[in-house]
Amino acid sequence: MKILNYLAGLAFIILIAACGNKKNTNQDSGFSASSNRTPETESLLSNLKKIASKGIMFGHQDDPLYGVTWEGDSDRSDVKSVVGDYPAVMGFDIGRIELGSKKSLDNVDFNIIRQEIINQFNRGGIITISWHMYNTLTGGDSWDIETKGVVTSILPNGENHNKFLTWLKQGADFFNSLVTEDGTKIPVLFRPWHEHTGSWFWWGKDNCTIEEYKELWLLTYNYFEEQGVDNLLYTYSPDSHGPGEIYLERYPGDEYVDLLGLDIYHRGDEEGIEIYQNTLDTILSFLTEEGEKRNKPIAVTETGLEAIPIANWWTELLLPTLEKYPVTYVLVWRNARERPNHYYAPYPGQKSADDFVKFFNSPKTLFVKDLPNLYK
Ligand code: BMA
Repeated sequence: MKILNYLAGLAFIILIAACGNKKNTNQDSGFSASSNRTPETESLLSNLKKIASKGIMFGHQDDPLYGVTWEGDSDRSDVKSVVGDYPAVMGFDIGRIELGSKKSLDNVDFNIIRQEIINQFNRGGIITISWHMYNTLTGGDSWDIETKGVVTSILPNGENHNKFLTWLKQGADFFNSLVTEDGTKIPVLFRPWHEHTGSWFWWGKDNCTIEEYKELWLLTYNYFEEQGVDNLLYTYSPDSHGPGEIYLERYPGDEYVDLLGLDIYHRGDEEGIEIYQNTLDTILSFLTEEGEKRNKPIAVTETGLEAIPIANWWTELLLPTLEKYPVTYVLVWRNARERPNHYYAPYPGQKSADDFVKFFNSPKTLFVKDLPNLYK
């Protein structure tokens, strides 16, 4: 009897321990990159899985920070100046935070970025963040790829591992500091180590092995978890190097990814139309299938045609391709105030502005006022 009681007790303890360890995964998905995320973050993920049936959310990088010929004007946004509403999604970049710098790589104070993130959350919008992190080995920027072995040097056992952790810590502290006045932590779609299917960043394809890339992703994920960062949805954002094997070659695994993204640009305006549309079409068709299989929302995490010289680009080129697929959001890159012609959203009077109004009026697109509550 005693031994039976002992065994029953042991079984009970094991059962309790197993329940305690259970990952707080979403009920509706087999796999989800989650552990102890905030309720708002979990709600955002489940709402993102449904939003494509209502429309495609429009996003713009650095939208409220600056635009063509202006910077830091209160409540201003080039998108809002054209259509009267803010983008549903706003993208920001935290490059240079790792250096303890007060300003980002695009020269914006991190306190201003934080405030605009809070403002966007308060309007019910979505925030996504990329990180053009500097090169730990050389001290150069993300594009400094001359010296090989950067990733090797920052992984465990690498000579710069500890230094790299102090850099990651700066990012973790920033994510943990995204809190509203009433203490709610703001969910973010985080896009670490993006466009890695190309080789222009030190974490890119020719600059580290497949295994090293995956290790880098996991290291980031686990380290952030240790630091109590519980407000991120991890977004995988390869560049448009092709569907299938290339897209998935360095995929860290369903447990570490929440959204399947794609960065793809329309280059060379008229001549580039066909390549852009065909590639977008092919990869979105692939992502639709993968997204369904893995129960993950899909998104065009960066796109655009620099200086938008094609007047009907929005409704005749972009939208007809996107609307064939369950795309959650499409984000166009920044409207730089310091680089002439480096802009991807229209401003009043810009050649494609009227067409952008049509794009805005389409029942298929969503701007911030069109959004249901995504955080409940
Ligand atoms: C690039 C350009 C750069 C910028 C970087 C990070 O695509 O816009 O000017 O510094 O993104 O935002």
